[in-house]
Amino acid sequence: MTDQRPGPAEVPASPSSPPGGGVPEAAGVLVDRGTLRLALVVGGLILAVLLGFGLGRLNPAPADATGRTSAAATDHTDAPGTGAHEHGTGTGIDGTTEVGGLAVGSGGWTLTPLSTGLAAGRLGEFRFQVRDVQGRPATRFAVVHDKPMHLIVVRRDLSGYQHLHPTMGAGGTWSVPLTLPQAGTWRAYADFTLVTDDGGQSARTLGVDIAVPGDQTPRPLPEPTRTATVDGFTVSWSGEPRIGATQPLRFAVRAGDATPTLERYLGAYGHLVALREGDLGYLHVHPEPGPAADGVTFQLAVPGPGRYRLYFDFQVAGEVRTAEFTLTAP
Ligand SMILES: [Cu+2]
Repeated sequence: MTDQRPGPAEVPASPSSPPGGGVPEAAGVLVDRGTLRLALVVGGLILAVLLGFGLGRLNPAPADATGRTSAAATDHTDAPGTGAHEHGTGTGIDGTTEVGGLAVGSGGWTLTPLSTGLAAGRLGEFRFQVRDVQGRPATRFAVVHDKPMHLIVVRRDLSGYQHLHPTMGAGGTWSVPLTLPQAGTWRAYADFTLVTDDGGQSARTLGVDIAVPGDQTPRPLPEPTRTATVDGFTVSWSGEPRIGATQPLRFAVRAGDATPTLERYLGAYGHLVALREGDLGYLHVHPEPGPAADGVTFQLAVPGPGRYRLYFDFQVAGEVRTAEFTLTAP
């Protein structure tokens, strides 16, 4: 889900995709988009240089190796709610290491919860809309990773992770049954891609807090590990995460001495969510198509020093489980 630019196979609206051959129609779109993006990058750099001179101070280089300065100059140059976004496409200068989910609103769109009064340990319902600046709920969502809406819920101490798929009713109201087992403040992330009026797509991850009354004891973040067990499955990950650079992380699942068959889940052979301790920033993660004999691979860019919680969803025999890991960087 955090791969926020859907591939052609994930967008059912695409009328044709020639198998194995050329890409006559799509090629035009891709070239246009690439050209536009290049223009935005160049324009942004020129603007940044001009501004630098205008202010009488030299600011020639990106602030760090992640290219954040350049990304800031090119990000969100499109008007609210229009055009395709390039968040997290994994190519360096485009905001790969920016986190999402820190705001209830972005680019003119606001995550608006409608249900209140969730009680600890009781089944309730979480309902929400994604509203435009006029307060009108969005109703056109692209299917990304098999679903038009991904909802991640976690308590602010990074415990209690849930990955849910709400359904949309008439008028753009999303709803999903939800039980929050403990009191405390929970964070809900809506991860979605809007289909805009001009036919473009706009990927967003918006976040909002949910208060559950009652006493709570925050859980300390578990120590960093590379192996976790869940329901008799042993999951381990390998790879060398780096700050400001995209690196592969490979997850392998074992059941005793056997290697269970991973089933497709959300268009891939596993799903990974990564959250940052401290602000619960939501990292961009890109699955690789797989499957591979030695596990499921994701591309992850760690935005900075700190601790992160990784949630790896995998499906075996029709059941989805989540293995959790703490990652410390560097
Ligand atoms: Cu999902």
